[in-house]
Amino acid sequence: MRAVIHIDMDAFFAAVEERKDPELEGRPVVVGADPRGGEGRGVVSTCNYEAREYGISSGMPIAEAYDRCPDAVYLPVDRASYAAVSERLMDRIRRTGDRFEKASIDEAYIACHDLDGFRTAVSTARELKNGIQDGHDLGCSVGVARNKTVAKIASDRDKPDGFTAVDPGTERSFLADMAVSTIPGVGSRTEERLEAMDVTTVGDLASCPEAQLREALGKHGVSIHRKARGIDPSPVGTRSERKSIGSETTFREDVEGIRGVKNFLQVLCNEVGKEVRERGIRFRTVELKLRRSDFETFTRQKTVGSPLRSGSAMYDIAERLLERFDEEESYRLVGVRVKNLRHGGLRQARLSEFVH
Ligand code: TTP
Ligand code: MG
Repeated sequence: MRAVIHIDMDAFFAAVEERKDPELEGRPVVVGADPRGGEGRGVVSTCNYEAREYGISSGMPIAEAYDRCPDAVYLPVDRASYAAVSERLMDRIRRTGDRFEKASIDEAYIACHDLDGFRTAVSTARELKNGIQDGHDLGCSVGVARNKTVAKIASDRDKPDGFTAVDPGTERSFLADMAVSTIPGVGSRTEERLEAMDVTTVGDLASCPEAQLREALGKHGVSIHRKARGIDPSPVGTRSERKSIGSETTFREDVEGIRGVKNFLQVLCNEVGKEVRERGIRFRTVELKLRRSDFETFTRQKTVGSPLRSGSAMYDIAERLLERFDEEESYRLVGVRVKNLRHGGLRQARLSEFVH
């Protein structure tokens, strides 16, 4: 069985601004367009919870926010700094689970196998939340459940600084009294159509016959019906990024001398190089492993200053490491592994990176 943890940062852009400038503490802070004394165009990106007391919210015209609270601190959007903070948070979150999915700049899912029971996942989630608070000085809200939909709804339940775990088997009762619009995928149009069918709560939706929903809303009706019953089999994104990639081989017969090992090493570097390329990864450390016939095993590694990406660069380093070993010995295994990885697969590569 798996457990899913959903993390959503509280008032994210505003929280990063507050962390930069402690003088903001306790004051309403609005991040967005310039209000220009009430004449500004554009909208509010977000605001802290103090500003929400005035009825200000994301997407509101900045002039309206100004009307509601001219004394708030108005700050422009500093997207680069939020993105940098987000990257560090995502690294932290990614390390906690078996699988990881970034859902937006301030929101992610992780899946944990809970072989030791759901409670283990709940304490993992609690530690993560505390770690983000203590280590990054930022608040977040966390939901833990059997699946993504319920975990997301749970994290939103008690914002800010919320922590909600939905025990397995209680999903339906947890959702029952909530408005149908709580279900991801139920927008205002669907909400209206459901209301016309007297379906206003998630509980109403869950007990509505599936055939009726299919007739009214097609496939979408079936999908939201399942979610309303606390069912969501969708997987959490990709596997957590790996710390190292490598391969090794035990020779069919022991190989005399390091010269004979080189051919095997070449093949391994090609193989690992291919995987590195396919994943868009770069590496700075190459580790060579050798096992002698008497089973004594050695590893040697070298770290270079700028990241590499090819199997041939890997081989060049590994070959030099190999030369530190005794030519007279016989060996039974060779392995190569790259570490200190940069996962830049989805990032736009700079032109200079293609030019060698
Ligand atoms: P959200 O997580 O929706 O909002 P939030 O983190 O500010 O507040 P909370 O989660 O506590 O309710 O969005 C994350 C960031 O995305 C938010 O800080 C600013 C940005 N954003 C916009 O720029 N425009 C928008 O309309 C929304 C909703 C968010
Ligand atoms: Mg948020």
